[in-house]
Amino acid sequence: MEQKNEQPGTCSGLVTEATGSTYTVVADDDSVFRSRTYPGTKTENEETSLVAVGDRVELKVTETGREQFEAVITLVKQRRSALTRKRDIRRNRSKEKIQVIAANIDQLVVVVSSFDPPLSTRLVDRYLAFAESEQLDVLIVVNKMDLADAALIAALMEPYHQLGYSVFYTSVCEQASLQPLRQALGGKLSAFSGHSGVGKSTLINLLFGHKQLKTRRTNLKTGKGVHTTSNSVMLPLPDGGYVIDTPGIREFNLSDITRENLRFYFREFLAVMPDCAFSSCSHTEEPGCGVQRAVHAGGIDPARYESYLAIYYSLE
Ligand SMILES: Nc1nc2c(ncn2[C@@H]2O[C@H](COP(=O)(O)OP(=O)(O)OP(=O)(O)O)[C@@H](O)[C@H]2O)c(=O)[nH]1
Ligand SMILES: [Mg+2]
Ligand SMILES: [Zn+2]
Repeated sequence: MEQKNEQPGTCSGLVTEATGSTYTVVADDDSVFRSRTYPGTKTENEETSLVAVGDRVELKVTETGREQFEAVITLVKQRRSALTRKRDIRRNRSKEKIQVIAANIDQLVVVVSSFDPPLSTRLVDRYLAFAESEQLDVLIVVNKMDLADAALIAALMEPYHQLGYSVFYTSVCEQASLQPLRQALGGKLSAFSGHSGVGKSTLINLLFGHKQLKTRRTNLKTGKGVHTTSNSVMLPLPDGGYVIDTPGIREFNLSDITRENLRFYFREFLAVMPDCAFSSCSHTEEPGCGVQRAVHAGGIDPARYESYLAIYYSLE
């Protein structure tokens, strides 16, 4: 189906994979183009990555034949949201320190594992603060439930249920555990993110394996040294929507969060903040702090408050 209002040889589409400087773009009529940027590529974004998986772009289709590329990207449209990471300077010669790993997502899927690597609620709290700041829907997935004591994990995750976050408990050894997550992904553009080795790629393969056209095969044998994801890849879901598999991160980059605005992204703080003696209270050391009082009275989970402090002091 040709779009009528476009120039001949031009079309718009979605970037589904970025490998080096080659981008796979799925056009609105479902045709797939191997694309590249050129010095005239324009962008409506300020972030450093010119093109990222999830971007909407305009293409100029080049002559088919012996060309290595089938299209050039003429315009990168404004992003609704961006998941970023700090580049590993030692491994990457690029001058860009911040890289966009997924653009335009509706939903962030935070994946942790119950064991190997151990469950980090501190990391979960960083992701949640980010999701609140960007007003993204967020799902928390605790994977590898076959390796841990379910009661211990449930106790650790109880505060998140109390706060109204959606928590999913999965094991790739038990197909039935995947169904609620599969349902929550339908029709949306979701990005899976988390530490390396928690099972993001394995989960995505199993969730939608039968319909997946392009993905990195993940080694299903347990143990170290398995193939890990190095580039984000977007996959269409059978009944609409997409998932983006992203590379494992060391520490999640909080982009626009500052010491001043962090307090608004811990949702349990909002109800008690009016009790603080100072309206600009940072909830760290001030006397008469409503948040600290709530922590002592048991109304706010102490581990969440500790995460708040750790994140607060990690910011500039
Ligand atoms: N026991 C158990 N092992 C799992 C489960 N899910 C994944 N694994 C194993 O964990 C290892 C890492 O899985 P991956 O899917 O590669 O992890 P990843 O999160 O994609 O890692 P990166 O691509 O490095 O970010 C693999 O050996 C998987 O087989 C699970 O539910 N239970
Ligand atoms: Mg992976
Ligand atoms: Zn306070």
